[in-house]
Amino acid sequence: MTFDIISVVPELLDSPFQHSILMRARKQGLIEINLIDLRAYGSGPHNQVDDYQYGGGAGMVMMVEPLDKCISELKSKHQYDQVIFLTPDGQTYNQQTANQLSLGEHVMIICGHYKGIDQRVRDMHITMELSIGDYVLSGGEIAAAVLVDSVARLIPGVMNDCSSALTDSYQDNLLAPPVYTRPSEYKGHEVPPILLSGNDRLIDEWRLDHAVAKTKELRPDLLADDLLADD
Ligand code: 6GU
Repeated sequence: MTFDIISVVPELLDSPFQHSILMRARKQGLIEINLIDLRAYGSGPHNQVDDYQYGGGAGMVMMVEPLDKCISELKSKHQYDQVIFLTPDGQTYNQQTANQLSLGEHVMIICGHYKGIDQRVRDMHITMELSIGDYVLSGGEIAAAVLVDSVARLIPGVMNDCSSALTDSYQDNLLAPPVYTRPSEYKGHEVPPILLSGNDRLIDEWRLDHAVAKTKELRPDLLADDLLADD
């Protein structure tokens, strides 16, 4: 799967994709990440990409022309499953959207900056607008790293243990249960004996019970009505 990321500060994304699982996935050719510097499409001697907003008000707006040129050039070369704009006023990103995106071949990601982008870019090119949560970041780059990481790890072969991604928090609308590794006792804190019992059925039951209890406590909004009904 290929991710083409348009940014005015592509340097911000150098490091997140150069380590660990994502780096290995790139080396193995399972994912490709291309960073595109929007400034190369800017106008005038200073490669301008932002300007004051019509109607007045604080904050600069990313101009329509550099973005349209850049996006159009990419679209003329490739077929995109989605052209995604990362913005705090987008739909809230979640695991379901990550799952959906992971089935695609090629996505374009546009990182917002300043006060946002000229609405005409959204009208002409954007197929999906996503926010990673109800808070404001100074730019979309960190959100792009979140998006790429969460999608890439769902692609077959990217994770060592392919069953692992399916047992993550959110995959079944439940938070993950507690996990432990050696030693079995530390400073008087013991690992729950069931996990040491070797009884897979009891272990699965224990994990489900704890996942449900944790979700009820921290994220009751995630729980399906039928689970709440047996309170
Ligand atoms: Cl995608 N961009 C920015 N700038 N802020 C955000 C966001 C995105 N998601 C949450 N806050």
